[in-house]
Amino acid sequence: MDIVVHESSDELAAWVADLQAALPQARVRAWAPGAAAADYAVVWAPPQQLLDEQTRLRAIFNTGAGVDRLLQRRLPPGVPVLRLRDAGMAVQMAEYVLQAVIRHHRGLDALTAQQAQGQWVQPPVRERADCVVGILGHGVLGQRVAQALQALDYPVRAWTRSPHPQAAVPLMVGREALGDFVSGCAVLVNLLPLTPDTEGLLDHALLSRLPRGAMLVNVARGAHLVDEDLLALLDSGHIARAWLDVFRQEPLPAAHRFWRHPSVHLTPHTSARTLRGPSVAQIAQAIAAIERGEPVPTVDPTRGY
Ligand code: NDP
Ligand code: OXD
Repeated sequence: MDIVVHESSDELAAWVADLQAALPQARVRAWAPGAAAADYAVVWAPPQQLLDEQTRLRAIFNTGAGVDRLLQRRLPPGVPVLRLRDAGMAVQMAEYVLQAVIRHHRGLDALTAQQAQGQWVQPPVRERADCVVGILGHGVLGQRVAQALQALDYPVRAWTRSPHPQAAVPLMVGREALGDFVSGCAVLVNLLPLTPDTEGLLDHALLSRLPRGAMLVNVARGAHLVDEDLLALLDSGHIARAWLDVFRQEPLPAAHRFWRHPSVHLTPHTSARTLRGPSVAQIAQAIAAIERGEPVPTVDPTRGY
């Protein structure tokens, strides 16, 4: 069995070595233009040439949770795409969102500013019941984030495309419910995949439905957000704070207003990193399952996730 790998250059050799160790019966190599036809491709944001040249693939593995960049390419017809499902990312995402929610609810940024002024002022107690956290998406990551918030008694609700009768949080489903969903949230967390249906969803019309003083946490994709619309709502104070981990252009250009906005916390696409160890283990297990003829969870290209 042959496997080609396309990863960022600083990690490529390690991916090849780790996949080879996990699949000793396979021949694993870094992809280069003109590479011989392989059975599996393990890729992040691959060049179109790889997908055009690899005509014998049995599956394509995306080394991230979001497949938006891969699905922008022309894919070989009929070849299943698999993505990372958790693989160590969910707990990182829960950690990131939880710290943002705690800081917001407890007013920790204001207290830090007070210390700098040498002020001793106890803020009024805020009711936890008022800090409703709405999560857009209740998939692999959204569910883990919801669980972490619920463990600290934050009221949580989620929004999805389809009903989930067994969900452990109240759900609202579909575009017609979205305005009402958002209007009840003190914190809005975006954990949607980027698809034609979700691109630009976080615009002025939607974000202005948040109650005054709300916080936005965007940890999904930059293209979900209309940057100027968020900036206008931050400038007016309607939205009190935003945690932004993803951007339309990454790295975020130096001149972008997000860098210096006093109400923005900005991180460099780091809320949930791909961990090579658990990712390689997940890919190796899926390849073994495919080789045995067993079903594996695949991306639905028509849905876009
Ligand atoms: P999943 O596919 O498991 O979950 C996606 C969720 O979004 C599902 O609940 C789905 O609804 C919902 N959804 C999709 N489309 C719509 C729609 N049109 N309307 C309403 N709900 C919709 O994805 P993951 O949880 O694994 O990952 C989510 C995203 O997080 C990734 O796509 C990626 O963009 C981002 N990410 C960011 C990282 C970072 O470091 N910043 C790291 C990893 C991921 P339903 O349940 O009904 O299908
Ligand atoms: C991912 C990401 O989708 O890192 O995995 O954003």
